[in-house]
Amino acid sequence: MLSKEYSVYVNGKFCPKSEAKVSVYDHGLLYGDGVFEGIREYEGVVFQLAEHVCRLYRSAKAIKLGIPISMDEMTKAVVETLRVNKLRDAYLRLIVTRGVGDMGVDPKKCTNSTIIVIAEPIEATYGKESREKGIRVGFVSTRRDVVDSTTHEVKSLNYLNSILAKIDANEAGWDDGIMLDHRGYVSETPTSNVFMILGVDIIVTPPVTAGILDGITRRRVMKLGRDLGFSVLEKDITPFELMNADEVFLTGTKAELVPVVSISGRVIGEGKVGTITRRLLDEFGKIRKDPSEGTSVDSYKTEKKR
Ligand code: PXG
Repeated sequence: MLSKEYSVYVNGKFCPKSEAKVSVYDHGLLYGDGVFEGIREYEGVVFQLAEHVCRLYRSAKAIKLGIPISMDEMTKAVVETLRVNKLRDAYLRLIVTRGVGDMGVDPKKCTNSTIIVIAEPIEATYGKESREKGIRVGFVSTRRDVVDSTTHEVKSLNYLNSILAKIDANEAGWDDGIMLDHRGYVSETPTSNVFMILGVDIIVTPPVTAGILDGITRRRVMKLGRDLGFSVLEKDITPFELMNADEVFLTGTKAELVPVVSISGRVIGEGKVGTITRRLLDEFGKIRKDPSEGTSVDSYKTEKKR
C-alpha cells in the first residue's frame, strides 16, 4: 500500500510534503533566524494551542521578527493543516523564519517571513515503554546557554546547544541528558523540562533563570500539581539534590511526562516509576484528552469573524 503523502502549509498555500521547500537564501537556514513551536493534537483537539501560538509570538517579539498574520490567522492555519491532512492525533511543527534575504546576517533585506505548518502522525519520543519503566538519563558536559541574547526562553531555530547536549547523552548511552546552567544548577534536557519530587508533598522545578524554555507542559503540570494539593516550587536545584530526590520526571509536548529512574548511574528512589509520578501521569493522561484544554479541529470556526 502506498503511504499517504501529507500536505504542508507554506505561506498560505498547501503543497505535498515532497514539494514543500524553502529558498537556500532563507535566513532560517542561513542563520537559524526564526522561531518555532512543537504542538500536539489528541483525538481532534489541539492541546494548549492558544498557549503555543502565544509563545510563538512572544519568541518572535524577542528577536524582533514581525509575523505578518494575526494570532487568529495562525490558529486557523494550524486547524486547516489538520483538516486538509485528516489527522486526529498528530504532532505539529509551526515555524516562522526571517524569510529570504541575501548572504549577510543583517535581517533588513528579509521583508517577508516564511510561515510553515507541518503535521504528521505522532511517534513517541522515548519509546512506548518509557512511561512504564522510566528512562535513564545523565548529566552532560554541555552547559545550557546563559540567559542572554540567545536565551532558551526564546524558542528559536538555533538548537545547537541542545543538539550538543543530545550528542553527549548519545555518546554516554543514556536516553537523554540533563544540562546544568552556567552556575552549575540543574537546567533542562535538550527538549524537555525537569521536575523532582521531595517526600510526599513537594514538587520542584528549576526557574526560567536557570536558562530553560518555559515549557507549556511544565506550566500545565505545575497547575495540576497544585490542583492535586501538592506544594509546587520553582527553585534552583543542585545536581546533588536531583540525584537524591525521591522521584524525577521530565515534561515536554512530545515526551509528555516521562519518569526518570537513574541519573548518571545513580538510582532515583526505588529505581522504578514513583507513586506521585504515576499519579501525575494518570491525571495528565486525562487532561490531554479534555476538549477544554485545547482547540477542537471540528468546531473551530475558520470563516472571518464579523
Ligand atoms: N525545553 C526545551 C529546550 C524545549 O525545546 C521543552 C523544554 C518542553 O516544552 P513544551 O512547551 O513542549 O512543554 C522544549 C520543547 C523533539 C522536540 O523533537 C521537542 C521540543 C522542541 C524541539 C524538538 O522532541 N520540546
